[in-house]
Amino acid sequence: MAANSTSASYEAFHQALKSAKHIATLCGAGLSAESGIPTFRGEGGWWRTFEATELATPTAFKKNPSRVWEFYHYRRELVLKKQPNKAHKALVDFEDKILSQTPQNQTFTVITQNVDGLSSNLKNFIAMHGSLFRTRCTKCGYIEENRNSPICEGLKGTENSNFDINLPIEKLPSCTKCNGLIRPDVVWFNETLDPDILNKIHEELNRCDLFLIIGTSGLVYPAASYANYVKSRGGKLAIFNIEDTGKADFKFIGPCGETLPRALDVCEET
Ligand code: BV8
Ligand code: ZN
Repeated sequence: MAANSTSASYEAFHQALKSAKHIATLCGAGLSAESGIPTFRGEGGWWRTFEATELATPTAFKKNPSRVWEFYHYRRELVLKKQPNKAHKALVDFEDKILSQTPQNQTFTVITQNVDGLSSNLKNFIAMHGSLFRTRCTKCGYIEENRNSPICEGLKGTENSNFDINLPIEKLPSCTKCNGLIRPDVVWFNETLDPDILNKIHEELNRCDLFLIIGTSGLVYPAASYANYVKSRGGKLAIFNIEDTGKADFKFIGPCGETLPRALDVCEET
């Protein structure tokens, strides 16, 4: 029977947290919502007249690379103005707590679907869908970090426009090595994930005994299959969401910027 977010359930969760050996999380767009970054399926999931899922595909990029780059430029510029919120900080503080244990008898791994980089100050995290601030050359494959604002002159100021600017390829972001067209180094729909990342994730899921599902609608695969997998191996599930997204041993319904610090017992001294 899942507890709801009463103080008893926080107490029960604290016990489960103490006795767990391998704690892992799956984070989604809801983790960054309180930083002011729209989620995919909330009202923010639209950009101009398109759904995010229509633009995050190789077909969309092939058909209209300018529109897809305008979409990612818009998201880069938005995220560059945002800060991690209390939920991001709770994950970092909890990781510090685990890493300072002597002897270290627990592990903590953050698996995130988010590409906003707001969890990058964690020491042990897996960004399974890539990063808005990494690019990959479509010609030579060269990958590099890129937080330039704007990423290229042609896209400057388009983040405020409601209409396509149809930049020609030569005005789109280009490779510093071969001048070829570069793309965001993210996993688009219908693209396979990096096998090394998938292996790392499966190693964690195979030993995880407490799985925190934070701010995700659980609709995108393969991430959507992880909670059931952990449960099938006898692991416990805890959901942190503003809506009830499924079965779990613990449910903390509310903004994760409030529920997570309390559940991980890393509340800021007020
Ligand atoms: C693949 C990067 C092999 C790009 C993203 C099996 C069945 C059906 C379909 C498939 C399947 N296997 C594969 C597929 C196809 C597809 C898929 O899953 N489609 C879905 C839509 C049905 N998957 C793939 O293509 C994957 N590749 O499996 O390769 C393959 C290939 C072809 C065919 C078969 C197999 C690759 C998927 C990766 C896509 N890339 N991101 C970019 O970001 O631009 S996914 C993207 O959407 C995000 O990264 C994120 O993962 C996802 C959004 O999900 P959420 O994070 O959950 O966000 P959402 O808005 O939905 O929910 C937010 C939640 O937060 C809500 O629940 C809300 O209530 C909550 N919330 C809001 N505020 C708060 C809050 N919670 C707490 N506090 C708050 N304050
Ligand atoms: Zn190149």
